[in-house]
Amino acid sequence: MSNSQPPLEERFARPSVMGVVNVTPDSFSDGAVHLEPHAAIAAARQMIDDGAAIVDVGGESTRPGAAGVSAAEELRRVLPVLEGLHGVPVSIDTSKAEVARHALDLGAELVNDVTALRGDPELAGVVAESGAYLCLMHMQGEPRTMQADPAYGDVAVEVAAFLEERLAFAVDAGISEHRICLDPGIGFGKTVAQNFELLRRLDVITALGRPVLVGFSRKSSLGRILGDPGATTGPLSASLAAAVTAYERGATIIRAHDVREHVEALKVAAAVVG
Ligand code: HH2
Repeated sequence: MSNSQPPLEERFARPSVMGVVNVTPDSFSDGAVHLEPHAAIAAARQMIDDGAAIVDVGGESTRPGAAGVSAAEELRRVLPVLEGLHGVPVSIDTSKAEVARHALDLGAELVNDVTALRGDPELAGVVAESGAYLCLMHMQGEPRTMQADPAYGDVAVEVAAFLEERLAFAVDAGISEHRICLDPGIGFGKTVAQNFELLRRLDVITALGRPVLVGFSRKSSLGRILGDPGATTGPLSASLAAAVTAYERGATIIRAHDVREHVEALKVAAAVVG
């Protein structure tokens, strides 16, 4: 990765779709589906054929209640997939410097860190040195406990303040602001109402001046708003509605499992929004 890469907003035109490839046994909606490297590689290539701008490869589930995995285990899961995706636009979904370093060496162009550089003190340096793009996501608490009792005064204002602080931290660490996007972290320490309020008030996040990534795909809040209080996931129809609404309210990148459907829905929305 070189420093002549274009700013993130040029590399990812609005709307862009980030396809999700979880190489995990326990992700909340596609756990074990892509655990076998060949299956993950084929799924990722199909996502690019279907119009994804990039595929997000992750070896650690962050679903509510998930326990962490070691860097060695994360690498064991993702390395064969990254090797098989040579030449494909890849994002690495990790909080660990060691995992990011290997992924960047294998050509990954974006580091997607759900801890916003709070998880591993070495990750900021790895990103700065590589010149990779970076996604900083908001999370209250940690995956094991984050849904226990999420509490905010004003959720949009607090999430924006957090992202502003993490953006400043990243820039201080030598990462160019033009390489960074921000993510409100749908489902990460938020109630159903708070997740929907964050979408409704996405302008508070876009006002920070950086492109915004939103990942609402299949999340349990969608199933819950449809009437199932015990839902752990949400249907495609609801994911598409959330994606289109997020885009209409200013999101640049939509992180989604069902790429073809999201690309189609967002094409129609873009024709309307202009
Ligand atoms: N959501 C998940 C994982 N990574 N990264 C960003 N930037 N934004 C998100 O909303 C986001 C994310 C959780 O979804 P998924 O990858 O499908 O599940 P799991 O964490 O269980 O693997």
